Amino acid sequence: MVSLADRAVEVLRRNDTGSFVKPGPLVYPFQWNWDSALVAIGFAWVDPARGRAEVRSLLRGRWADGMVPHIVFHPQDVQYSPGPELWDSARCPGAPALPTSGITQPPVVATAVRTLHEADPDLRFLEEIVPAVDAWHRWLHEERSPDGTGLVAILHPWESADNAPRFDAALARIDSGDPLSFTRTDRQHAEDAERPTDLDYRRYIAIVEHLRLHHYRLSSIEEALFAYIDLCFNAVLTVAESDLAWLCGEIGADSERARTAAARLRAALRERWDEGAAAYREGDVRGEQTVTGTVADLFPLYAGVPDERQARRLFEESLWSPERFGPSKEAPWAVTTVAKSSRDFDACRYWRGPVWINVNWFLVRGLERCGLAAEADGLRGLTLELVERSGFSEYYHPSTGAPLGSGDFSWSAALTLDLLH
Ligand code: 2M8
Repeated sequence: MVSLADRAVEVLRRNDTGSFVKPGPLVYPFQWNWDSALVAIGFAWVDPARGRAEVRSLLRGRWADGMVPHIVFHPQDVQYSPGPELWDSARCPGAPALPTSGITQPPVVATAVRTLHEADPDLRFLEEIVPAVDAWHRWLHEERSPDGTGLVAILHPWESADNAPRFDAALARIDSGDPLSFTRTDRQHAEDAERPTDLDYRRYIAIVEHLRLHHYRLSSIEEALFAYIDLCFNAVLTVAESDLAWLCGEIGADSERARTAAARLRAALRERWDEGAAAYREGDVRGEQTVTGTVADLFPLYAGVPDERQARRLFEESLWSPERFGPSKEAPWAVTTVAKSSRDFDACRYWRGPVWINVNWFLVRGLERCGLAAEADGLRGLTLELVERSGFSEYYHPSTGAPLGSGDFSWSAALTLDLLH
């Protein structure tokens, strides 16, 4: 019997193109940003040199102003739409030689580089990579800070968990434009009921087209069709800034900027605590802050934001509550990406209810960070049981544990390696 770890490594090897690891063999054939960083975290425990190569490959797509894009379209003979032609990055000042998208994704790279360094120290690698990561974080603060709190805005749902219902109201205000002018390749490889609708896609494309007119650099966030303070993105950035400060310390570089940014982000996230809901509030930059009923409400946990009492309440009343995100008799697989009590909960559709391995991994790290070690062990155990039973899928049905979306999904395999470690 091949061990779970060996099966996880096989998935990463199968999806490895030589220069990057595809997130999923058919649905996602190019290099996505946070997928690559999470893949590098898995490689830390089995092949750190390959993990370092993954980070280097992603950074080949960075823009002159520091942005690391959400997709790098390495030259390949594959079908994927919308592909590089939608973004037309070659026409934008400061774009790299490789075609890329013009937006970014949650910045997990600093955390991946720290994990790689802890597993297999390599100071020369840090000296090479740290300036690029620092430039990306600086860009986020300079380009995406709408309110002076230190929190940053995303300008497209593709910059986070795109199909999550927390974005529905902001998206509904956007003119959906013309019918799609391309055939969606995702639909050829995944069930319609598990993917975003065409109406969602039309709005995603409308936002890209608006950003493209401005070469993806707006003169102010006010101009954006969509601008949202996403707690998942901001919690990831908070941890990344702390990890970057740590990396700077390893190479004797100045860590002051990253340390200060992490502290500001933590303070701003702390303000978002909602005592009634035992969770955190977020929202459109122009709208109200609310608890959204999606798993983003729990993400400040990943950044170690809640105090002891808040962390316990967040765990018992939200994360592990059978009515909300936790295991119940009817739906024993947790954590759901939308609360079961929410009217938006959909057990099959992507980011609207199913269980994701990366979400569980972030929450395990958060529980550990907040001193809830036994609870972290419980979630780790349940997650490993799910992959043992259903394989390394993109997401899973919370009642049956059935695999959904793309099979052989790289970050599910990579994070299994980290959870096992
Ligand atoms: C999903 O996003 C792409 C578009 O970027 C898609 O829907 O086709 C999201 O889950 C995103 O977070 C992820 O990075 C990407 C690749 O796994 O797929």
